Amino acid sequence: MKMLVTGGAGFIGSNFVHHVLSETDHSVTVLDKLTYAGNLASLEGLPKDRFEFVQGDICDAELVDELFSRHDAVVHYAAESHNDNSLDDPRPFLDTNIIGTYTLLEAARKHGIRFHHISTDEVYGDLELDDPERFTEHTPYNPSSPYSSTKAGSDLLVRAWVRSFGVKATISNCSNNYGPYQHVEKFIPRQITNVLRGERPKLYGTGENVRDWIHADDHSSAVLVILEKGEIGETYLIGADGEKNNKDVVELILTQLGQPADAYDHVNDRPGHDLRYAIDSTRLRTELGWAPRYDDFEAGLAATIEWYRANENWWAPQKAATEARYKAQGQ
Ligand code: NAD
Ligand code: TDX
Repeated sequence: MKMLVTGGAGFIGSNFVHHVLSETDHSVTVLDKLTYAGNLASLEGLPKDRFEFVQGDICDAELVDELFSRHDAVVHYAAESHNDNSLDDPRPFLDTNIIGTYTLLEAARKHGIRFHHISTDEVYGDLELDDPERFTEHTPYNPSSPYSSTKAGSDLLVRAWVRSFGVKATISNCSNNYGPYQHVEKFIPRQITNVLRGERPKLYGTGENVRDWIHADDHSSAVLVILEKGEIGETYLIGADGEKNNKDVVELILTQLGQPADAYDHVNDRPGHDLRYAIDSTRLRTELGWAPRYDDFEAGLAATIEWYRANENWWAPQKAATEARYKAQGQ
């Protein structure tokens, strides 16, 4: 299969490209604009005969048309992905997440190409800490931030293009990913690299907020299964039963790096901060037979810490500018 991967120079997209090229015979073309979040260094060492990189914008209809004419399937990761940035300046989120997805869908419609849309559990809003229910494919949409509302909008566009125009699309909504190649603006890499630099981790608000962590490699294996066996027009939730509150995660990072567990700072909370996400991935597991490989968060976190320790050259160029932005926001 000739696969086009949008956003393949970002965190989850690059993990997916490595996964596909090592686990299958497919060839991969990455289409990526290389925004501040894209990094070509995340795509080093891939087999040259099965991998191509194209720098470009998913809103560029002419480029997208040409690429769709010579691929069998598209996996759409490209997005503006960071909630804090969406609170500061929502516009790029509308351009890429809404108009970009629309541009890809129009090309998928014209070329009849298989389309998989990558989305997030944040489209469902948040849960109370003691709510026994978790998100399922039937939970109503209720996004909180400019980021999650544009992702919700993009999901609805995909559904409309399936129903109105017969586009052969599937959607997956995944929980919070961790692993190598994640930008230092995000929670886990920010705290790891702070400690590695001799700075203190920064916890928003009380730190009671819960995220449902999954290793990026498990996200990749789930997407491959959906591409191979998923039913057109359907949505699958991806999660690995990894609920943890932020305070516990910060304490684990500090402990694993040999620091006192309380050596962190509380900083300004995120406006509109979602309290808890939790995914019920029964459908994916029972209908498509998927299971995560990383079932031990502490071991996965330790491996991720080792990756950041060994790859300072990868993250150091972004660290100072990222922290300067946070400092200006009191975070
Ligand atoms: P990221 O910010 O690390 O990477 C996004 C990539 O998209 C970057 O390489 C960037 O250069 C590229 N890009 C941005 N705008 C573009 C445009 N207009 N044209 C072409 N390329 C463009 O994001 P991520 O964390 O890897 O997330 C990838 C996808 O997975 C997103 O759709 C996100 O909503 C979804 N998702 C993320 C998580 C998570 O925990 N990070 C969880 C569930 C779903
Ligand atoms: O310094 C920090 N301190 C802190 O306490 C940062 C950066 C974050 N946080 C908190 C906010 C969240 O409760 O940690 C949690 C995780 O924050 P992020 O890494 O910004 O992720 P989140 O907002 O949960 O969204 C992520 O998961 C869903 C991705 O960025 C999204 O792209 C994805 O859709």
